[in-house]
Amino acid sequence: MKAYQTLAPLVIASLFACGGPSVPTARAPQIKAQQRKDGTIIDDKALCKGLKDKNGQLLKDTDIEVSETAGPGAVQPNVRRVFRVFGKGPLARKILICREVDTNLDGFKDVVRTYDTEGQSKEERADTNYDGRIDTWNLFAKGRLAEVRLDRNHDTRPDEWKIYVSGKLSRIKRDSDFNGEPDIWEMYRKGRLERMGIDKTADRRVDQWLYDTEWRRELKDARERKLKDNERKRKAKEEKLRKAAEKIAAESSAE
Ligand SMILES: [Ca+2]
Ligand SMILES: [Ca+2]
Ligand SMILES: [Ca+2]
Repeated sequence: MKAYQTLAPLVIASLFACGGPSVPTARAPQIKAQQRKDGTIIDDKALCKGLKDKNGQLLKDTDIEVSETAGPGAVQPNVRRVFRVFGKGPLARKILICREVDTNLDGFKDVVRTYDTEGQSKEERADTNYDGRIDTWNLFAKGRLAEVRLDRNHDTRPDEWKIYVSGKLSRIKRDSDFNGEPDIWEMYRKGRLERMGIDKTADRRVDQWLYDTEWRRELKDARERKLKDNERKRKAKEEKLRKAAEKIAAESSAE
């Protein structure tokens, strides 16, 4: 492994030096983190830490196993997987509980996802502008996306909350002046903004509701069409049953 780590930068350098077309898969390392002499990173700002079991107890080093791999374009390992180990010896079972990635290859981890013992996603956190601070939180319920929290002004506090119901966007709360309190509420139906409430006086109460009247009319029309369609189907079914009954009556009187 060490030979590969020392050779890889040379290989990449010579590929770029030959003057031919650039190789899209080989990205030059952009590592900003402090490295040891062998190229390994001293502190990669690990995010898979403080992992707990379902009773909230911190997992010990002996409960877990760690694997480090290098993704496409990475010279140093940039993907870390942490497995929970159940049992011992040949009967031991490993389950992925945390995975973290350095996506921009600067040597610092910037996305982390945790999993429950069923293998379902629990939470994902990301530093999307690579300033070393988490700004995106994706929360899952039974493996499905339930809430997204965003820190738009990068002050470490969320200021936009997106709520999902059955995997679909249901509403958004926004703190538009970044004072820590939401002041805009958006309600969605079928993925489309239906109405928006605005708090203009900072008392956490809506002062004005804005409606998408066209969308409401479309929904109303669609509802009415569906009701009419159901009624038509019901009548057709009744007619069919009535005819069948008539046929049976005619046949029995003929016998
Ligand atoms: Ca990074
Ligand atoms: Ca950030
Ligand atoms: Ca914020």
